[in-house]
Formats: sequence, C-alpha cells, structure tokens
Amino acid sequence: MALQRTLTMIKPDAFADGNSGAILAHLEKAGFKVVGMKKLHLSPVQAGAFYAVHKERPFYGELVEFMTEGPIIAACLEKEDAVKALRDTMGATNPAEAAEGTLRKLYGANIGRNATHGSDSAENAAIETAFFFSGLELVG
Ligand code: 3AN
Repeated sequence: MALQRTLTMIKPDAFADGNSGAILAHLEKAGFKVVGMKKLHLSPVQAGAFYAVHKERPFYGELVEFMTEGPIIAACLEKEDAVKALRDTMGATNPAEAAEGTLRKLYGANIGRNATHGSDSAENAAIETAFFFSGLELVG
C-alpha cells in the first residue's frame, strides 16, 4: 500500500481537556507524519459546511454546537494506508464500543464527544484536507 494522506481533528472536548499533546504523540508513535497542522475555532457556518453530509441526521445541530464550543486542531497526516490506519487508531465512533488503547477509548466521553475525527475514505480525506489547508501548507 502506498503512502496516503488523511485528515484528523482534535475536537473541542479533547483540546479543552489538555489532551492535544498526548493525542499527537500517540499518532506519531503510531507512525503518522504530520504534513500540516493548525489550531482554529470553527464558526457555526464552517462546522456546518464540514459536516454537511450529516445535515439530515438528528444529531446535526448538536454536532455543530459541539464542534464550535472551543478551539480544535486540524492536521493532515501521512502514512501507508493512512485512512484505515487512522480509523483503527481512533477506534469506534462510540467510545464505549472502541477497543482498548484507541484514541476514542482513551479520550472520548460518549458518541457525541468523542475526542477525534478521521476521514472515512480517501475521497473524503482529500475534500477535508482541502477544507483546512492550501497546498502550500502541506509539507511532505
Ligand atoms: P465517524 O466520525 O466515526 O466517522 P460518523 O461519520 O457516523 O462517525 O459521525 C460523524 C460525527 O457525528 C461523529 N464523530 C460524532 O461526533 C457525531 N455523531 C455520530 N453519531 C452521533 C449520535 N448518535 N449522537 C451525537 N453525535 C453523533
């Protein structure tokens, strides 16, 4: 499998709890290379656009509210088979169902406040990376 890029977010819960450094260390130890990273505080319009695919889901409003409650860190990560590798490193969407040692098990509280985001496909990884970063900001 070739090198691939994916997009992660350290969500407002994990950032506010002071877990950003531990999460980044965990990702680096798991073999991910940071090719772009920034801290930002999403507006409701920005968070709504990022999660537009979930617009019709009952939790959309709650999700946008949560993702705008405080700063996040967005990062573009590179590794072999990075999309799947990040999903495996994060664990299941619901921390209660996530495997031991995964980011969501370690740092997530519940299905809404689950500490990290990871793109779910190579196609979405490209779209989500372009949402946060220009080409100049990605240093491979
Ligand atoms: P994942 O992030 O694991 O791909 P998705 O795509 O099903 O999960 O959901 C996107 C985000 O929406 C999740 N990360 C989670 O924060 C939130 N979410 C999903 N299901 C629920 C739910 N039932 N209640 C509240 N928030 C949810």
